[in-house]
Amino acid sequence: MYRSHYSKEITKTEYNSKVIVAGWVEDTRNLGSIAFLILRDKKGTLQLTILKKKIPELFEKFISLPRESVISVKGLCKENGKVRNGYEILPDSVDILSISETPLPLGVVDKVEADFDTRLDNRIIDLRKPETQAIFKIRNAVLAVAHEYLRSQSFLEIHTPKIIASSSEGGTDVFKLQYFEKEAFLAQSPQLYKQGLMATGLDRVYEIAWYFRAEEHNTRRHLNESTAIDVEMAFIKDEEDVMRILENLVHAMWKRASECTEELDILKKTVTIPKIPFPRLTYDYVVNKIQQRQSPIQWGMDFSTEDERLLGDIMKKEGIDFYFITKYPLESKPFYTMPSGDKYSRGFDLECKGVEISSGSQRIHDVTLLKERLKACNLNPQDFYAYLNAFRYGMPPHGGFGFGIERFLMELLEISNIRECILFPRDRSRLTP
Ligand code: AMO
Repeated sequence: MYRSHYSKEITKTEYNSKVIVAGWVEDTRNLGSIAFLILRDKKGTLQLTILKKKIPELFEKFISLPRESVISVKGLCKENGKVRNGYEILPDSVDILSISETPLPLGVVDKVEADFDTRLDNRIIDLRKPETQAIFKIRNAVLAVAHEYLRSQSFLEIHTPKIIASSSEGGTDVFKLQYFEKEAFLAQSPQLYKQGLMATGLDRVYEIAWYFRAEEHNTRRHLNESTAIDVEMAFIKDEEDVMRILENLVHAMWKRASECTEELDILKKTVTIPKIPFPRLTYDYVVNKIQQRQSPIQWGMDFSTEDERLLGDIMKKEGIDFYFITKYPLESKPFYTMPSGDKYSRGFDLECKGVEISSGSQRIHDVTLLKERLKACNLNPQDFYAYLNAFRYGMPPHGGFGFGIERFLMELLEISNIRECILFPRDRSRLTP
């Protein structure tokens, strides 16, 4: 528990001295002549012990406080071995900062779990739960190490436009919006801009990016607004250079997560650090392997969720959680993906336990080939003229990846619904809160 006014935890040195603490009233228990109040902040809880005979008016104030009200209390911090955190506060005064309405739409510490929609409808209260907060504290920790790792490899953090003139991925799943007299789109990813930057000499960039995708499906692993770590790097030999950065990044993030012991304990999870390098399985190998297990997949088709799960099971039996799928058919990858011969591409996915958490590729850097591929994908090069311009005046070979942060957290913490991994999820039916 914080000594909130100073944002500092109470330590033994403060026993027998006056402290000020502030937070939310989690619970009160009135035993007639003595009352206990559990006060909560982001670090945990502490107990206030209030004796009626000491200051009767103060006692009345405390016992009439509705749960989740916000108070600041001044009192004596006293060692007490019977209290869970080893001390209690004997209050001298209280400032009532905000009275909570009753009844609460959602209990913070109720034993019975509210249904998921009620939790999301009341996300501000749901986010008071230690187990919900733990997810976002781990998210914070793994992103901190992502910044550290990428910067240590000379990547520069960038921020690219989210209101754009053409679809980033070439697909139709775009949110349209009115941009004064013109039609515009919300960016599906930073793809076109991070590639453009490869022509500037800023040869290694990354962005903690927003993806806006008007995908109709409402699944447990899709969001209409999600976040990703987007990376782009120039002067690569091939996609293998990109995959090495990605596996090192994942390894560093997974390792940092394993060090978040307090949060993992709250979530009752353990995290085992994976070994790198991750195996590289070619698309052809995977198709063959899952066909043997009765998958109806034919060469050239995308893997279905069921196919991915099947492969996840096969790999799990070999003790492998992470693996790349490489050398995808050209037709199954976006227009900017570098071909490898006529049929194959230099695109890859990174899978974790049967779920795609990242995809990337070496890109086409030759403008003529890029225009050809746009046309082959039924896209009009005219719509991409600003993107294509970046390739006309000297563009080095390059590649990169997009790595979904919520997907990563889902797999890391074995959370079955992706909506748990973002503060305020946006899906087919949810636009608020
Ligand atoms: P892709 O479309 O495969 O590639 O996305 C990259 C990663 O982002 C995550 N992701 C999503 N997470 C939740 N909900 C969604 N609707 C969603 N869509 C994608 C996944 C996925 O692996 N521009 C390329 C990347 C690149 O080549 O650099 C791209 O966006 O984890």
